Amino acid sequence: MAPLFIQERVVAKRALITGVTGQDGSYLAEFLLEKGYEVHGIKRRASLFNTQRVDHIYQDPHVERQNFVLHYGDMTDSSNLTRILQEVQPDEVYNLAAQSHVAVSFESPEYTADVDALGTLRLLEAIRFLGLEKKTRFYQASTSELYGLVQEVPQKETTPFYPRSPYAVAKLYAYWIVVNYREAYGMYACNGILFNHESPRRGETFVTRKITRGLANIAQGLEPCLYMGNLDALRDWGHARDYVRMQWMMLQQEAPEDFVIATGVQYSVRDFIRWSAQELGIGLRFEGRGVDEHAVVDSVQGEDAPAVRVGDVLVRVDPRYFRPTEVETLLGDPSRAREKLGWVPEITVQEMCAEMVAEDLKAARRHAFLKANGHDVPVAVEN
Ligand code: NDP
Ligand code: GDR
Repeated sequence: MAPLFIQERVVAKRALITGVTGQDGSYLAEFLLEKGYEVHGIKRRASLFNTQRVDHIYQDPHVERQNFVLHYGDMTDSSNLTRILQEVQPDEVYNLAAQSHVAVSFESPEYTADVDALGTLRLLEAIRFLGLEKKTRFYQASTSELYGLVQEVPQKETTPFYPRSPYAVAKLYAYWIVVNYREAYGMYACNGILFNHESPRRGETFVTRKITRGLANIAQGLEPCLYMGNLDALRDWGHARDYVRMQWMMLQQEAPEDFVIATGVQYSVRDFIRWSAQELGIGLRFEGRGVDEHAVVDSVQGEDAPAVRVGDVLVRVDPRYFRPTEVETLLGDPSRAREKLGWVPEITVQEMCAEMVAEDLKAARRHAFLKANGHDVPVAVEN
């Protein structure tokens, strides 16, 4: 696709992404820019820089014909959202902003509801208030967490919901308000019911990234042990890059429709730990049961784990990471997306795991090098 500056401005579609600084927001912004879109994103004010995931596509606001523009904003602030929508007049809105951590939603349930449930309503209302409901297409980041205590295996678009956390309950409201605005006002608004998707840009406290980062740090002698919650949890994991492509595809249909996005394959947290260790040349065996379960090093091969010895305990269970109500198992059926949109995921979970370990190992090596040379930069381990 030709870059924007050699196209007529009128042909470029304009997208607004909430949550542009997050994992999905950053991949989606890249994807849309490549398609020739003018991309606007909402970022939160923070006391430190929080744009690391989009710094590589940042454009100086002083240059002409900027096609990636960041606006300060917050999902809790209606007037701010309305003003940004009025300014941008987007053809497509991707509502990705959320307090997205399930465990944290038990700590901050009211804030989670405000951002994830009412935030969605605020955006939809702003679109309506500005008379954009016939122009602006709306994508809502819905979630497999809606299925919670699963009622059917695998889960598809018609499977009943049973949310199991304040996060999931807030997302349930968002799901239905999107359906309601579609039916009540004829808006092009749809839900992507996405199963877990990960990448090297995944937040450090989600389970896959916690594992790849933690084991890479241990391999380089930066951390002694990784403390985990429920190792039996089963998830259907895909790659964020595949999933943002689908978010865009959903808004290109003639009529709005909700889709499940998943791989159709399920693995345990324990599997993900084992693969990550293997990528580092570490063989692990799991011993004990329940809160006593731990992973012991069986073998070490290659150069990637200089700080690890046979017999070391690398992973222990810590009940502090158990959730008051857990979602034990999720497995999606992406048939509708495949049949109607031709979408199939291109990256396997094992390939994704290898990519994540490789990136985290690079960072851990840099850190270890600095440490070995007297620059002892602390490694953040709170999770
Ligand atoms: P992240 O947690 O990586 O990103 C969330 C984004 O929302 C960040 O940009 C964050 O800003 C922003 N945000 C949080 N609170 C506010 C607020 N009050 N106002 C404005 N922005 C805010 O999530 P992902 O990229 O992984 O997920 C994107 C969306 O998809 C989320 O809605 C998530 O709930 C949903 N989802 C994710 C799945 C997954 O497996 N990744 C699966 C199914 C659904 P900041 O960077 O400043 O924190
Ligand atoms: P999830 O993702 O809750 O599915 O929500 P997360 O990676 O946090 O947990 C997946 C499963 O792993 C278990 N687990 C642990 N989880 C974390 N975070 N830390 C641990 O130490 C740990 N040990 C075991 C969890 O209990 C859980 O069963 C993600 C988010 O991106 C949501 O925003 C999104 O909607 C859903 O995926 C689909």
